[in-house]
Amino acid sequence: MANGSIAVPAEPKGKLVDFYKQESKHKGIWSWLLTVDHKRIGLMYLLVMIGFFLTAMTFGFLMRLEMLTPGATIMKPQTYNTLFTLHGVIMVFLFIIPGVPAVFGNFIMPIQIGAKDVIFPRLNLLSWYLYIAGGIIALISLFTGTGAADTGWTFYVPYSIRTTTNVSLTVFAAFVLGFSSILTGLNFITTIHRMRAPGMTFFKMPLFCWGIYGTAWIQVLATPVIGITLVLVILERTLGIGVFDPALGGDPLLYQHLFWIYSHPAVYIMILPAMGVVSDIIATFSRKPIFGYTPIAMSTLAIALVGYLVWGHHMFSAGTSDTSNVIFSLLTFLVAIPTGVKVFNWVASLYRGSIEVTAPMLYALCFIFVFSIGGLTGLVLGTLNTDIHLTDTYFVVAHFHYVMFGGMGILFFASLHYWFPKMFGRMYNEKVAKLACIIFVIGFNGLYFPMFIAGYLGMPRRYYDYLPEFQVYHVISTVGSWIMISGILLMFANLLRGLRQGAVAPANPWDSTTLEWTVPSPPPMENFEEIPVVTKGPYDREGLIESKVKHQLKH
Ligand code: HEM
Ligand SMILES: [Cu+2]
Repeated sequence: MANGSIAVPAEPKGKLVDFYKQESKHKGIWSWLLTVDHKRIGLMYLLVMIGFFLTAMTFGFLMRLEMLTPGATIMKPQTYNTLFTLHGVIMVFLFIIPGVPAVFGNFIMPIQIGAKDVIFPRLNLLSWYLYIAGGIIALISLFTGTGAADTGWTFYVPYSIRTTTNVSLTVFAAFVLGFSSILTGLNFITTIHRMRAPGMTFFKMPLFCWGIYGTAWIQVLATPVIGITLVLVILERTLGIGVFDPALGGDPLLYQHLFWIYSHPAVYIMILPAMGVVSDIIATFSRKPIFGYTPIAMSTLAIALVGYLVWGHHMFSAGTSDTSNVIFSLLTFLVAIPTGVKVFNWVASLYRGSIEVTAPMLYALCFIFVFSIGGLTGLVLGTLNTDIHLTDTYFVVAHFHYVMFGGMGILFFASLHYWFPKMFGRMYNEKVAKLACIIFVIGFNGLYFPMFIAGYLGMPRRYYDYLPEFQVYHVISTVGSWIMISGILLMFANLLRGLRQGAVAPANPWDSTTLEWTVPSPPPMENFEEIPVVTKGPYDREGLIESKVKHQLKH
């Protein structure tokens, strides 16, 4: 860890009490459950989310065990179908989509723009409750009705209309979660527009805030579409309204259109804030301003925009017209441009920087490597003729794990390591953190890379059984899952240990330049003693926080 910081952290001045200790009207657990403080709400999301992640990880682990041998290994086919549905639903709707915005967007973003809180703190708490309600409804759906949903997380019709399993309740859970997402998006957009500190222009915002901003727009504009679609599935199941069911004159393709109009942009909900985190981490640990700040910020908006226009690439083999296929294929390639701009700028930022490979930096570097594999194989799938061969095979499973888990998942871990000192006021063991990262990445590639090959050779996805010729890939993959999960457990154990016994963290342990590092670790209630006046760019290292903490007479 570097010392001799250029930053001038505002030392706690006695009267500032950190937000953990701050007295409030409510005591004990109620001071959390009824809090409107953005930091506490962020931590409550974190706690619950880690629980969901570990649960879904266990389901993934069990699925991989089942795939160790052809035929039955440890479970029945119906159990497998339920497991991959739950695994997908939890990972997508409860972890990957809300992950970075709900936890780090909440905790960090307001401090980064020099605000005391988000603009609608109560709405923020309501979003948390909706998230919990959605999670609980999903859990109830497991134990009620005629068995847990077995449709896969995509709930494709007509199967989702015909199956007798508890689809309606699971779908309703996703509907409630959607509201949480919309309200959070609304809150963040308004906060970024209205709450920035004096001098904090849009182009002085850290790139993490740009990521949150781009995502918030997608949350607000795209999520209602999936909300309505899911309600239609419920109505179709209960009243047989005949929107999707061909037997009643409905159109199953319409479902796929509506589903992917949301779910493709949702991929960018996941990745944009994560891409912002990488930018912040790279700027910090290369010790130089990020290369191409404006192009990175603009490419965020470009991705958010173009992301709306590519949903048809999920339907190349579903019977859409040739013209539409060609257009969607072409548009899909366009997304590669702003993404390439980002990767190029990150690499250029590293060039001739004085790079320090700390744990968060190691995670960020692994992200660039793994995410590039995910992104590039996406182009293979975006090409019409190769997609016809690869669609619905393990190649797709490999691709989306590389993008979602290798992209947003790894960056969730990176963020956790980067902001851990700020959030908890303690350090963790760096060496163990790096070791965990290395084990994780080795296991990750062991788990998912063979799936590219198996898929290419024709192994279909969502299958419980397979031909013996595929076994070798499944065995490597399952062993990979054991290695990867060991890495993850070591990582959490190390953080937990840091939480209990780690050294006390200074205000700015990494020599970072953004505003959250000017306040004590952990920050006080309302973050700043005085709202800062910002005069420098976010990654300006010279005379760093000359965005001096001046007193601002606002009224
Ligand atoms: C933690 C270890 C993980 C393991 C061992 C694992 C393993 C698996 C397996 C075996 C499948 C079933 C493949 C198939 O038959 O189609 C699957 C599906 C899936 N996984 Fe994971 N996975 C893990 C983490 C994740 C993460 C972090 C995410 C979210 C980013 C994720 C998202 C999904 C999705 C969306 C599906 C598709 C479910 C469906 O077909 O309905 N997984 N995973
Ligand atoms: Cu897509």
